[in-house]
Amino acid sequence: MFTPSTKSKSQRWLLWTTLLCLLQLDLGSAKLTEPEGKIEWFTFPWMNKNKTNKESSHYGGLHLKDDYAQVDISNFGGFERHPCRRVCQQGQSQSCYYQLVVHNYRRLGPECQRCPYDERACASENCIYGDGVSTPVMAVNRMVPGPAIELCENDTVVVDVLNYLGESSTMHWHGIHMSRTPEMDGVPHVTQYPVEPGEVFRYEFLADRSGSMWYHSHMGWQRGFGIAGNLIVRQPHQTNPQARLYDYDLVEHALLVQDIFYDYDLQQVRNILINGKGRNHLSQLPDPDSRHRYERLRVTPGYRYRMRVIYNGVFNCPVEFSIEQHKLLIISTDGNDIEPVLADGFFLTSAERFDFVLEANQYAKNYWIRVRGYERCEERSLYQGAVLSYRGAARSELPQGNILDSQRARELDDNDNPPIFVNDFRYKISNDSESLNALRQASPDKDVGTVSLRSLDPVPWPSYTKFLTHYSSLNLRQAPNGELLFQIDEISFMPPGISLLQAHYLYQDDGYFCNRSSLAAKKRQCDREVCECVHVIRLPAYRPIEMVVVNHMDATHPIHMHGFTFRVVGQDVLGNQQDLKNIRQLDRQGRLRRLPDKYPAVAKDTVQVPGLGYVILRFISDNPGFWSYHCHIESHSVQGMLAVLKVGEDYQMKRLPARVNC
Ligand SMILES: *[C@@H]1O[C@H](CO)[C@@H](O)[C@H](O)[C@H]1NC(C)=O
Ligand SMILES: *[C@@H]1O[C@H](CO)[C@@H](O)[C@H](O)[C@H]1NC(C)=O
Ligand SMILES: *[C@@H]1O[C@H](CO)[C@@H](O)[C@H](O)[C@H]1NC(C)=O
Ligand SMILES: *[C@@H]1O[C@H](CO)[C@@H](O)[C@H](O)[C@H]1NC(C)=O
Ligand SMILES: [Cu+2]
Repeated sequence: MFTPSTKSKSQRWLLWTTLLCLLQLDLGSAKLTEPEGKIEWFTFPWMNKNKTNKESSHYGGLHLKDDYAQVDISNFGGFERHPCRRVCQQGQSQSCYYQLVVHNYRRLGPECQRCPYDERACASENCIYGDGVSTPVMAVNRMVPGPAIELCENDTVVVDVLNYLGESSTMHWHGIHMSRTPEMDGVPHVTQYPVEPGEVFRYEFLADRSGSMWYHSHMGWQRGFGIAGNLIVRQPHQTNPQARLYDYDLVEHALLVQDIFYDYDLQQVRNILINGKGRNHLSQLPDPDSRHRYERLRVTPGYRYRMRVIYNGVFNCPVEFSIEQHKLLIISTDGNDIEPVLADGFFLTSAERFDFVLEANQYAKNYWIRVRGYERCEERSLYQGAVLSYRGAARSELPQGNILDSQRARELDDNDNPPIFVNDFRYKISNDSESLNALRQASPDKDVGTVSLRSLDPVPWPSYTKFLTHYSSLNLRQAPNGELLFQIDEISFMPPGISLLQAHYLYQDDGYFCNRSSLAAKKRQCDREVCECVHVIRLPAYRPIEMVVVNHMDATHPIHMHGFTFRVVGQDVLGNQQDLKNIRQLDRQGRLRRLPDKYPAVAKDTVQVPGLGYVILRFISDNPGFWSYHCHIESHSVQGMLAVLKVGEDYQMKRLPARVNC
């Protein structure tokens, strides 16, 4: 084992990496052994040196090639017949193998042939119609979004990700803790080296919990281009506390919502799609038959259905979800059961999830499922629909009326009985009531803030637990060249050249990492100059940790923490920059309110930090490793609103072979 000990650690480190390169030691790359399905190696486009790239574009380091047509991916598809799709039973866990090919593709591409003028061509398996705008996408097994994976709790998941893209990639399993396998978390240069074009990477992990998760690329804008899919982990009926609330839990009722851009224009949000479908309501595009453009959810009168909504959002575009003439019994968020709340709808910011039960108790016809965009999406009046189609209703007809009409009508009409929405990003607690307690008791007639949701599980620590509090801030800075930098603790994250987890015994943290205090010690003034470095926040392992995250901007930021599920014990708006600057002092004065110790605070992995406000998150740091902590709006995390939590000391971390990229 090599432990740097001299003063010139970084030189020593470099020496070693160079040496490893020269020796061509490729210790950590996962070589594929005995694939269960057939992989046609010769179909990798990079093996064919003679290929021509018809088109390639560069956007912020992004490199896309339009060469998918040369790739034979016809063997890869969905997992409808996968043996792991089953009724979950106690103690009957399985090993579940999947292949995910990520590749360039096109909406309304050549596969669609005579679509939209021939409806059969539109419906053909290889055609991705989307919203009818021809644009490059990145697909998984020829699908956008990628195929849903359905599992039972405690299953072992083995996924080979085959990178057919023209650029490197990784896959993140959003919501899975990876407690025994931190190297499977899929964050490039944090928990693994990127999977290069033509490489296969085998992810192998335990589905350590149940709920609505999802998988998505953690590389650049790839999930915005479409590399994402549902990952549904179910549990046995006997151990599922919500099981008695519904009759069916169908994968067809899991909706992956996504805000999309066209071509390579990453600045502009252009539409919102539901399971990759919908119309472009603003365009005058010809469409001979719009009846087939919306996702359709079929239900039978008299039954209750568990539905899941997962938001693969890449822009600052919170969405409001509701269903015409139906109430939603909300039972889970981010895969964590909550005390059911009967609501008219809910809001989602990027990466959040809500599960609800829909009772098919209305007149048997077609109803609009409505997704309405706010912020950047509201500027463009973006919204989308899907169809809730009762058995007995005309199977291919659309609901009467426009998608948002009925909602507006109801809002105007019903002054006595205002609708209830959960998790509203505009929600401000401060001036509503004296205390959070009062707030919770108060209001069937009010919006329900995230922090007032109640978990079905009590908090996993005794009352009066002393938490180690870490204060963190979200900031925006303009660089001298005019570029906007999104930051955490006034630091823009710079990706390291190595992978932190794999190589952690090759470097000395102090020379390699930075954080607010280490920069202050070097007399750097990050409130005035641009601080850009490998931002790592150290937290001790196996301790009760509290994070106070303060947002200096007007807009809400959805913050996601890898490796843990946290409890949200505070979330509020202060509304004043001055107050935010003195956050520790305010906290000492008791001005940051926390839920009572015994309150079953809601568990989440992604939370909205309100504009000019804060959240307070608690968790036990029982998962040593390098866990990324970032805003889930793509442009923000790409521009630096990301930090790494180094949880535990080196000796507490899993030892992994270092691979050195040369
Ligand atoms: C390379 O491309 C040219 C022109 O398309 C073709 O004639 C030739 O056969 C190709 N060679 C190989 C090895 O594929
Ligand atoms: C999964 O494993 C945990 C811990 O061993 C156990 O408590 C739980 O019952 C298991 N679940 C199933 C479905 O077997
Ligand atoms: C910040 O960095 C310094 C120097 O590397 C380190 O001693 C300190 O523990 C770090 N603090 C946090 C909170 O990560
Ligand atoms: C709360 O009310 C006070 C006084 O009425 C006002 O100054 C403050 O801006 C309000 N805060 C928020 C977040 O609306
Ligand atoms: Cu953000």
